[in-house]
Amino acid sequence: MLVIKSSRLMTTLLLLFVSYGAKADGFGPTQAVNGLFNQEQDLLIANFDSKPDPDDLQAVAALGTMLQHESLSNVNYLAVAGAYGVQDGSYIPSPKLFKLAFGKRWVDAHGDREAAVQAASELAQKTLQQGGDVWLQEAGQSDFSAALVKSIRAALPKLNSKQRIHTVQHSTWNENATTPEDLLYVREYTDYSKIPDGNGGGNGTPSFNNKDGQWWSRLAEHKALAPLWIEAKRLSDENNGHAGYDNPTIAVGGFDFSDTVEATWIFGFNQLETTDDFFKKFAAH
Ligand SMILES: [Ca+2]
Ligand SMILES: [Ca+2]
Repeated sequence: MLVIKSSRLMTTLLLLFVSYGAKADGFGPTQAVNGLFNQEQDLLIANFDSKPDPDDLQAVAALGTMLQHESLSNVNYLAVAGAYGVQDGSYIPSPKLFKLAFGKRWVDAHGDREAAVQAASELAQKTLQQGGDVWLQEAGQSDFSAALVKSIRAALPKLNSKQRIHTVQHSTWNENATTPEDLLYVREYTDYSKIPDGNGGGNGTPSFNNKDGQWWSRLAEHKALAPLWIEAKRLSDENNGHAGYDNPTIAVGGFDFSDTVEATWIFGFNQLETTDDFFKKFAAH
């Protein structure tokens, strides 16, 4: 028994040594990987509901800010506006904000959901056929994702979607405002991760909900990011309460981009704890 145990130990040690040596020498697939995302082949699809909570307007700006960072410069992505479920209240359109955050890399599921599903599906199929994985950031509900995954599976019937398509959700409220069969569908046919809620801290994801608004003045003077955050503030202030939800953090001039914890989780930045940490990391340059 002892012999077997020590030979197992030796094998383990050897494997550890080999993998450590490979990393130290810069070999292996880790170079392009940020967190869980491989920038050489994966695709991010970021779904925003913007209904009725105006915090998504700040989450759009926050993801746009992350994607401008040098460490994420090769991320292949598509943002989706109007990816809401069955909640009450009004949708808040923000085409100028999406353009500032994502250029032309976004689609409008409020204006034409079928066309948006089609465009996202084609992009996702290309990624999957080339060996990459697809990451769905659910800044809102999963109705759009369900339609998207159905379209992908119809086009690629041999695909193991549960292995290759990853859904990330942080909010029970978002889940409850999803059409129940759509939520069941994404849980069944994608690799579904429910991560801790970004509206609170100390739970394993950052707290991106903070009543302290000190960073607004610095963002308004930022060389590259000012237009994006000025538009996010204008829209979130203007719509708060009027769309059907009065966000208490936005009401007092704070920051709420809670849905961005899914992006920090996917890209490996969950060591950040607060909005202040976020801006120091992504907006200090
Ligand atoms: Ca949202
Ligand atoms: Ca929030």
